[in-house]
This record gives sequence, structure tokens and C-alpha cells, in this order.
Amino acid sequence: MERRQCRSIVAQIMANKKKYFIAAILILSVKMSFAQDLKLWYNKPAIKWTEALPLGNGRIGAMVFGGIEQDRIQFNEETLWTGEPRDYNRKGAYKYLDSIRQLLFAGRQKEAEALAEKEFMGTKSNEGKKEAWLRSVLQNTDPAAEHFDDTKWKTMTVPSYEGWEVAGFEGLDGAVWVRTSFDLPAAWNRKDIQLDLNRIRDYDLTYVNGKLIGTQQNTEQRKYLIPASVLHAGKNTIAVQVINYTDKGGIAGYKDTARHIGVYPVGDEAAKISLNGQWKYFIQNDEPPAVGAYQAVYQPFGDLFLQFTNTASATNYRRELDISNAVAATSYSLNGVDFKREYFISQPNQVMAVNLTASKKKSINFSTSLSSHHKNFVLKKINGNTISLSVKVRNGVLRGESDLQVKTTGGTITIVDNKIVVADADEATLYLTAGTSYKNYKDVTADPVRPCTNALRSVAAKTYQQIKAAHVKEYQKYFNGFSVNFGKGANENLPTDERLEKFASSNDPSFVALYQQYGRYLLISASRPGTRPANLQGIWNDLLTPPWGSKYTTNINAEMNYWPAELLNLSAMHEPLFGMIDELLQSGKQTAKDHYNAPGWVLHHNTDLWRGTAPINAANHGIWVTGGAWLCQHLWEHYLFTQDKEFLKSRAYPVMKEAALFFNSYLVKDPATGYLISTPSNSPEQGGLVAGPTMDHQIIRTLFKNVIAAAELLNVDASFRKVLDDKYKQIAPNKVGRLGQLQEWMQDKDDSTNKHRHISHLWGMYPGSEINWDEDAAMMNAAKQSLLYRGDAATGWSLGWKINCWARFKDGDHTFKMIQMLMSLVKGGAGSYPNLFDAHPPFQIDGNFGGAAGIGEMLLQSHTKFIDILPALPGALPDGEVKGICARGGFVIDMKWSNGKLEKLVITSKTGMPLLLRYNNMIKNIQTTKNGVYKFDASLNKL
Ligand code: FUC
Repeated sequence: MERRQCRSIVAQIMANKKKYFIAAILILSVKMSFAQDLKLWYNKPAIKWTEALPLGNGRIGAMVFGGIEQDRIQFNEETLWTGEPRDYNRKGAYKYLDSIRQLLFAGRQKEAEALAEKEFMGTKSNEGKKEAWLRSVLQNTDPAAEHFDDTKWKTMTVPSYEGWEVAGFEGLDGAVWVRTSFDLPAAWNRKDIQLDLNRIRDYDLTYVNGKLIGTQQNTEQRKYLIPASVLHAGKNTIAVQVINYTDKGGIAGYKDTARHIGVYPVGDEAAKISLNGQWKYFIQNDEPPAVGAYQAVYQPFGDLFLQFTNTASATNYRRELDISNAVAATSYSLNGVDFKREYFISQPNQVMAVNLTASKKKSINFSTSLSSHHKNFVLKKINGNTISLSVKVRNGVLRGESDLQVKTTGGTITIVDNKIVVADADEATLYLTAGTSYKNYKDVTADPVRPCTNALRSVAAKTYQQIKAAHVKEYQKYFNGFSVNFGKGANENLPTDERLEKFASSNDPSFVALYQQYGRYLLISASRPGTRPANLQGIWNDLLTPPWGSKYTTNINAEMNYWPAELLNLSAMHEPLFGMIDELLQSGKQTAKDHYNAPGWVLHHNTDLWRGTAPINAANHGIWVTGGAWLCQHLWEHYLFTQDKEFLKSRAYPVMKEAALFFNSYLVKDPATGYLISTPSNSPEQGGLVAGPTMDHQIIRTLFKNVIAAAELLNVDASFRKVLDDKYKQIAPNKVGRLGQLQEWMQDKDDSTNKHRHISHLWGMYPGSEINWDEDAAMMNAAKQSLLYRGDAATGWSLGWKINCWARFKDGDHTFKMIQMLMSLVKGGAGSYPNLFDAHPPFQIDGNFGGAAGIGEMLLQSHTKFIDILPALPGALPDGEVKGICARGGFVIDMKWSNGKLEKLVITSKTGMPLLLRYNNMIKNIQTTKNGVYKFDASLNKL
């Protein structure tokens, strides 16, 4: 029953028969027990990007702000990146492999890292001609002069700790002059003055009254002495030439905004005159030479704006995202007319649609335009109702094209200055398309216009309602496979941001269900079959230099994005990851050859659109060899959940086998212990380059085990199976250390005060499964001890990981506590933004997926031979129902529980595998048949 209907029924009952009221409510709440709470909504427009609502069809992504006077819809296309196809590998790196290993065996870690840094890292993209460019911009020093005429210059806010990008200069790199002045207090006369600008990115030449008083090319503090001789009574001028090559730029000042930049007499900081404020600026040159980069960066595409007039007295504002049909809406009333905008991104028609309606005819008046942060963009009129935006990325070869077409019922459409102006229409619909010149990771010769033309053609003969219906149908094909209900929440009627703020201190179980379903929504929106996988930000990015390049980090983040895929019945969404793995197999073979002189394929801790697989960044964390092997776990898990033998044979096994071939060659005998170990490598971001991190061994063991199992199932490669089986037994085992912890390394050197976000040595417990209560309770306890030492507090994705770990420890209440930490409104630290995006901070989508999967792991686990029902149900979720949750072996499960106890269990066997159930220490073993449906009561008696 629709909630709206329920409410009106309640209202009737209240009015007519008050005495039946309580009874009626009880009946209704039972009936409503499956009404899902599937909307994010707000009573104000988004101001910040992390308040806007995400839409996506896997390829095109958008963030809807829902402004009343101006609506901004920032959009992306998943293949618009910097860079170009190139060889990322260092030829001959393998010649140094043995020396690096020997240095590590000899305990000479720093020397090993230095050698690896010099000879073993991948290659960067080409550098531009830095010296020539610098020479030319440094030649002009006119703006340094005291009386230089800057009256025509515009102003910018200085300082800006996160870069001038956040002060309105997104994408600005190059040489920029900034000027300000201060009045010298009479008391400071003849004193040397300290100029404190703190940090500047990347290089500054700082002048006072035309004299150069300091220059630095680093990120250290700028504290320059201004000799008394340079100063005079009255107004003194400061001019800074700021050189910024890439990423954040400008005078950064202090992170603690209470501290100002400024001037003060030497030794008397308390007397500081603040220089915070509006400075004059002039962009001298914004074409700095390219900076060499190991990998490429995901780019924003553009912005769609809708401009309205006379909106001042709008009331009844509401902005929402309905995740049951993937449609966002903005509505308000103005002068007695109700206005509504609907937005969605269609997969079948490959367009974003924005539909504007009003309760009164001829009321739709607005203009709409396109823009972009890319410096290199061009707007064009295509025809009487269509404009286009063409972009070209800097530091790369890709071009993008986007068309915007408007259709109306009634009224007029005109194009003025590349803006589409709609007047007096009854209804209007905007169709936005996007395409790029990316064809595949090796080929950039696609025509970016083609997908735009095709998309517009596909909607040409259709009504908005038809396009919407097709979109909803296609989306719900995935979304409706799973539903969850944890009962009603105290704050259900509050806007989502307020609900989030109150969550940790209130009883709002339906918000947990909404959060989990939102994770599924985000995965469907970012990762449809046939598209590229979700990157660090899914497909949503508004910055030219996003955090960590918005790439794919494979030492946790890229994999975490796919943790909910199988469990929460979105198996099809896993496909883009498999597509990327197929490509990584190719580039990773070259890396295996160039860096290790080994067969098979290898992936280090990051990849990008061009499928780079070589080590990047720095030797102390970039040389980590098990990214590919971890990805192989996803192939095997897909098989376990779906039992799709054809997939195993033709898609999964060949890739898994190649990964195993690499490690068969790579593992070496540890002279100290005799075990086979992984070296050189590291325990992600911990302890530098080492020999034998625990995580690697867990991943490699898992890979070997899965390859052996797959080969047995497929009845192939008997002798290779034997080789792997022999090696499997020799790999260094998990060990319990002196603190009762699971050792992170070969040596017992874990630091119990280390609170680092990475918990890599717990991989074997989750997402791996070799450590579990059934097979090795002692190791499980050690893993738990390790996690207790690391503590609960963490970044967003780390909270996501820990949630799953606590569920695997079967501690529902601790799991729930960590869910509360993830679902808390950001206040500088980790948590969730108002749009429920995960905050590392900054925004990184992995935590949304880790969280959604973790909520699932509380309800169902199937990583051992058992299917565990409600293995970690927290006290906070005593009543609930879930439909469509999946277990390994090809089972789809519906279940209901109340007062913390199972009530009903219905299992569908998709392929007829044997079923071994466990609930509360009760075990049930039954044979199933394909498509058989099995019902059980709370004691696992078959019904
Ligand atoms: C690693 C992590 C960070 C972040 C980044 C993408 O550097 O340590 O927390 O997730 O990857």
C-alpha cells in the first residue's frame, strides 16, 4: 500500500471513529510492514556539490542541485579522462628485482626503496618544457612595481587553503599575479616587519614595494622578512607572482582558518595586521607545461543551467530523489501555480531528461545553457531547439561532445547567445547527451558526436512519458530484485539531512534500509552492464583535479565498490568490473614481463582509464603486487553466487589462471623461514617496502585455491593444479603475534597503538574467508584483537571495511555501532554528506558500498560451507524482512524475523545445489532441485 493512501485512511478513521483508531493503526502498521522508505528529500536546494542528488545510467552521471532561481545540473561522462593510451611500464625494471629482494632480505629497507624508486617504478607521461616556460613568465616583473596600475584587475579571496580552485578558479594553473596593500602603523616605523603568507602552491616570488623580499619553490612556510628600508609610512604594496603547475594553486594560508596571513613587527605576532581578504589578481599565463603523471585523472564534463526569473516568493519547496524509480524531482509553488521538474538519466535512450511542468498552462518560462570547467570548450547552436558543448581536456587527447535539445508543448523556443529560451510553454523537456572520442583503452578515434546524434534520434519520436516509462522499467529490472524493511523509524518524516544528523542518537531503523538501498541505487547508476566500472567517485566528479585522480585504487577501494554486487542481488552490475579485468589482463601481462620477467599478469595498487598496471607514486607503497589477484576473487565469487559454469570457463578461469601463473613465478623462498613469500611488496600504506606482507599471502593462497577449484570443476590443467597445490602449502601462514594479534608481517612487529585506516592483514577474514570461526577460531580471535587495536574511528571506506569485519565476527551490536559512525552527518571527519555520499573525507564512494554490503552481512553469510541466517543481527534491528538477498551456491533468500528471532525463511535454489543451512546452532542439510523453492520455520523445519 502506498504511504499516501495509508495516511488518508488514517485521517478518515481519526475523524469518524476515534475509538477504533489505535486498533486500526496496529492493523495498518502490520499491513505496511513492507512499505519501503525509498526517498531522499530536502526542503532546500543544494548549495554544495555534496548536497546535490546523483543520477546515472552507468555512462552519464549528473548531480542535481534543484535551485529555485537557477538550477545547476553538473554532469559527467565516464570516459572523459586526461592522458592517452601509452606504455606505463619501465623496460628492463626486472633486472633490479633480485637486488631489491636481496636488500630486503638483508634488512636494508631504505636502500631497497631507494633502488626501487630509481629503477623499478612505472613511467610517467611526458613533461612539458618547464624551463623555457618559466623563463618566459619570469621575464615580466612589471606587476611587482609599487605603483603598478592594477585598478582594472578583478579580485579573488585570499588565502584559500584548499586551493584557489575552491575560491572560484577551478582548473586554474599557470602564472598568476596577486596584489594587496597594508597601511604601516606609525609605531612600526623603521622596524623590520615579518610577512607571513604560510603555504603557497607551488612557487612564489614575493615583492614589497617592487623589491623581491622572498621566493620559495616548495610547500614550506613562507615567512619573509621585510627590511625596514623597503617600507615607508602609509600604504605599502605586496605583489606575489604565484606559479602553479598543476592541481591546487594559490596562497593557501593556514588550515586553521582562525589563523590569518599578515604582517607584524618581528617578534610581535600578536600585533599582526591580517592580509586575509580580497586581493587583486591577473592571470599572466594559464598554459603551464604538462607535469609528468604516472596515471590519468577522471574529468568533469560540464554543467547544465536552467535560469528562471521572478522566483522570490516561491513556497512549498521540495527536492527529492526516488530511488525506487531513479527519478529526481524539484517542486515549489509560486503565485498560485505549482511547478515541478523531474530528472532522470535513461539507459535505453542514453539521455538525461529534465521535464518541467506547471499546474497552469503557459507558465513555463526559463532559459537553459551549457558550460564547462574545461578551459577549452566551445558552445554552438545546432538548430532551432538544440545547442552543443564541445570540450577538450588539458594534459590529454580526449574530446567530448554534449547536445542539449528542448521540446515544448505550447509557447516558443528561441536561441539567443547559445542559450535556449523557452517562453509561455505548458510543458518543456530537455534532453542532454554526451559522448567522447574514447573508443577503448588503446584507441581514441571515436566520434564524440555520434552517441549524441544517436541518442537524440532515439527520443525524437517519443513522448517524455514513454521515455520515462522505458527508463523506469529498465532500472527496476535491477532494483526490484531486492527489498528490505527494518520497521518504521522515528524520523521517517524528516528531510534526509536532518534525519542523518539525528540518526546515531535515535531509533530510525528504516533509515538503515534506505542507506542500504541507496548503495544499490548508486551501484546501478554508476555501473550498468557495458559501461566502465565505478571509480573512486563512482561516476560523479565536479573537479578537474579530484582527490586521488578519481581513479581506481585497487588496494581496497575499487574492490569495495563491488562488495554489495552479488550479495544484494545486483550480479549484473559486476559486469563492468569484469570488463576492466579483461583489459587489465592485457596490460598486466606487459607489466609482468617488464618488471618481473614473469608470465601471467600483475596489477599494482592503482589503475585508470588507460588500464595502467605498473607501480606508481612511490616505492614504499606503489610496489604492491596483489591488485590483480584480488580482482580475480571477484570473478570466482561471481561464479559461486551464480553457478554460471560458462562464465567460469570462458571468462573467469583464463584470467585467474594467468594471475596464478604470475605468482607461481613470483613467490620466492624466504631464507629465514623457508616459506614461500611475496617480495618486494607492502602491507598497503604501512611499514614501507617489505618481504612477505600477510595480506599478499592471504590473497595469493585464495587465488591458488580458487584456481585449483575452478580447474577441477572444468576438468582442466591437472598438472598445473598439482603445482599450485604444492606451492599453496608452502606459502607463509597467518601467525598470531606477541600481542595476541594477527601479524601484519612476517616479523612480529605490529604496533598496538597504530590506528591506521588500512586493515590489510584482515583480508583473509573479510573480504577473504580463509579465517573464519568454523575452521580456525584462534586466528579469528587474533584478527579481532588486531581490529580492536586499530580501533573504530576511521575514514569512510575504512568504516565500511570494519562494518563487514564486525559482521564476520558475528558481533551485531558492534557492527551496528560502526554503521552509526558511517551514517553520521560529516562534521569535518568521516561519515556521510547530506546527500548520503560517503565522506572519506573528501567524498569517495567506496564507503557507501562497503556500508551497504555490511548491512547485508549482518543478515546473511555464506563464505563457509554453511549459509548462516541472521549471523550478526544487532539489537537495534529486532524486526525486519528481506527479500532477494543472495547466497553462494545460487540461492536467493527471503526471510522475516521479529523480536530478534527468525520467523520465516524461503529459499529459491537457482541451480539445484545442495543446501546447508545454519541458524542459531541448528543445522539443516537438504538436496535441492533447480528452481526449487524451500520454506522453513524458525527451527529450520521444512514447511
Ligand atoms: C589510499 C588510501 C586513501 C584513499 C586513496 C584513494 O591512498 O589510503 O585513504 O582511499 O587510496
